[in-house]
Amino acid sequence: MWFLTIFAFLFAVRALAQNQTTGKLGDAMVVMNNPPMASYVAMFPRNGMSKVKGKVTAMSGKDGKGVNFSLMLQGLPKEGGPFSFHLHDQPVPMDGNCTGTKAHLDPYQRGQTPACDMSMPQTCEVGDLSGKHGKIEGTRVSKNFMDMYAALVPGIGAFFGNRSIVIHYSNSTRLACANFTMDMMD
Ligand SMILES: *[C@@H]1O[C@H](CO)[C@@H](O)[C@H](O)[C@H]1NC(C)=O
Ligand SMILES: *[C@@H]1O[C@H](CO)[C@@H](O)[C@H](O)[C@H]1NC(C)=O
Ligand SMILES: *[C@@H]1O[C@H](CO)[C@@H](O)[C@H](O)[C@H]1NC(C)=O
Ligand SMILES: *[C@@H]1O[C@H](CO)[C@@H](O)[C@H](O)[C@H]1NC(C)=O
Ligand SMILES: *[C@@H]1O[C@H](CO)[C@@H](O)[C@H](O)[C@H]1NC(C)=O
Ligand SMILES: *[C@@H]1O[C@H](CO)[C@@H](O)[C@H](O)[C@H]1NC(C)=O
Ligand SMILES: [Cu+2]
Repeated sequence: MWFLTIFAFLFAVRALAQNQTTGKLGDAMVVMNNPPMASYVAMFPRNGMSKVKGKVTAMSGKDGKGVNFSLMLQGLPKEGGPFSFHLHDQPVPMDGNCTGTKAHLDPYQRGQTPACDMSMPQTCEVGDLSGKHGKIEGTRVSKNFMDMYAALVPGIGAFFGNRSIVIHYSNSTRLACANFTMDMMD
């Protein structure tokens, strides 16, 4: 009997290992050198293309370790959630069409499948914020988390200060998007 248990256990470990999806370029690296006090903001103005209003701020963590994200959003639709959200590779085109933001920020070339395993965030796409930190639900959202793999230090692939954030319906249709820009407020 005991060997069956061990067999099942080894099988499970193997299945887990097979699903551990590291990028072609390896696991994402923890970013330790974000510029102290660096702060970026993505503003969602309510407009013709989207009713979502609010902002996402991204600040260097303590001693430059990781990035502190803060989502403060309202006007999310009553239907079609929970909503996923990602850092996307390209900025939002001038016309506001979220399709133009292209794919997720994925500097380690992992791809989207299988889905991100929250317990191994280093194996997820850097841009897959909701995969690593949970989707958002409800029409008003206030959410705060640290991400250790996204970067506010320019010059590396994980830098997102010149890119965008996109919010999706649960069916993955793009619901709203906004450019990050340097936050000059403080
Ligand atoms: C691994 O992925 C397969 C499908 O590709 C899925 O059926 C299985 O549940 C996954 N295993 C784990 C441990 O996530
Ligand atoms: C992140 O920033 C918020 C303020 O926007 C603060 O309340 C929170 O404590 C910070 N989190 C960490 C882990 O530093
Ligand atoms: C996705 O869901 C939203 C909200 O329910 C809906 O408006 C949209 O048409 C759906 N898109 C697709 C491709 O089904
Ligand atoms: C987003 O930023 C890019 C690059 O700076 C700019 O060309 C574009 O017009 C901006 N998009 C919006 C909607 O402001
Ligand atoms: C957004 O851009 C995509 C691809 O360029 C295009 O197919 C789509 O029609 C555009 N949507 C709007 C509302 O202009
Ligand atoms: C954003 O900055 C990174 C690193 O500095 C660079 O590699 C990337 O090409 C830039 N992306 C855009 C859309 O400008
Ligand atoms: Cu996305």
